[in-house]
Amino acid sequence: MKENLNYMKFNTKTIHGGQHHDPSTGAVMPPVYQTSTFVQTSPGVHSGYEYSRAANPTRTALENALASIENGTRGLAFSSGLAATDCVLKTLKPGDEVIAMDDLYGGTYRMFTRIYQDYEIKFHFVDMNDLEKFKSLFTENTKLVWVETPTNPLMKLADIEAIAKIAKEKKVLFAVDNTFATPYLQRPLDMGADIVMHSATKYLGGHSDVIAGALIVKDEALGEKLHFTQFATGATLGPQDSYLVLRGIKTLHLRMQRHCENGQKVAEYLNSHSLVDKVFYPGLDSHPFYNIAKKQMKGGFGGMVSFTFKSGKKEDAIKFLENLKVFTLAESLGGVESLANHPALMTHASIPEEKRKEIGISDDLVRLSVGVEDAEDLIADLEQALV
Ligand code: P1T
Repeated sequence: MKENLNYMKFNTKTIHGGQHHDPSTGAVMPPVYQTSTFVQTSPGVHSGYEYSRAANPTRTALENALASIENGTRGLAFSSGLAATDCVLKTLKPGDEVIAMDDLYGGTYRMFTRIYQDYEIKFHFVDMNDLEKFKSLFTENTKLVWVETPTNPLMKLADIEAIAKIAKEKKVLFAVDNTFATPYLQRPLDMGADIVMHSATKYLGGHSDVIAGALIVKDEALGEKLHFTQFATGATLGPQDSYLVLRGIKTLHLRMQRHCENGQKVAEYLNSHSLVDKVFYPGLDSHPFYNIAKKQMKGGFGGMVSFTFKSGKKEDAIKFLENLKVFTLAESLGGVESLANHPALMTHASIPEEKRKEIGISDDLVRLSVGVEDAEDLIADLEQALV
């Protein structure tokens, strides 16, 4: 059995964190325990595993890896990113209030406003960079602060430490969707957040072949409460998918390094293009949140780049997306291959048009998930598509 290597540095943890060789066979990689149930030698007497909704050894291996790379004590793996978010929301009661970032993945916004609002949970959406406005929204019913940073798709940033301090003073749980940054770039639990959430479909899985979600916490009692909610409501990740995400995590640091290099190059290229208006990328010194990015993102700024056209025309965005050859026009992000997306028509179509306009998701906005191909090929593809 391997000793616990959680004291090691990040790159080592992506490979070894929370892992041990399979105790029954010595298999170096955790077997895919494709079983729903486990033998009991007498009623209630078992190996620690009884039914795979409660726990499955392949999922446990992934959950231990998740806890390790985010510096938490407990990881939970879900059947999707939204299932992970849903688990947090299910801990609330009617009358509770949530303060959330005003730019969020469309599906998160849809869940908040079209599912949980009907359960009488009240949501306040605010630009978290206006800390005074943020503070003014707290009431005695506020139970949760929810932030994405960088946000999807406008790449806004929120100062995790500053928000954590306020949330702590107010004794309110603070959750960070860390999907875009990943723990390679930023570890919110170390900055005072209570919960980290991931769409593990994205960079953690890394190969666009699985839908998965994750929650990671430091506080053990909170971990137990979330595990109970997950167990009691059922949105767990299956063993095969757990294996795929675990396999992805082992190369997270290598992939992120290249995503960051390519993201920076693509952002700089677009920034100097005559047809391009605004480029949204935290690694450009013209980005309004560059200083926060430098403070809380370590080792680069990620692979997500959004931009608009000087013409402001939706048709130009569509023509560009149709022209692409190396970038694939598809929803999702964070895989090794480069993807392109039109938020208003695709990933954020569930946000009402008026609200989209208000927060800046215009019809000429394009979002790129810059992959790990050769940057020269990616830039040549953008060049031939931007006509
Ligand atoms: O798709 P799912 O695994 O359920 O994760 C939802 C989710 C949560 N948070 C963020 C920041 C996300 O980007 C997503 C999913 N996003 C896309 C599918 C997309 O193309 O933006």
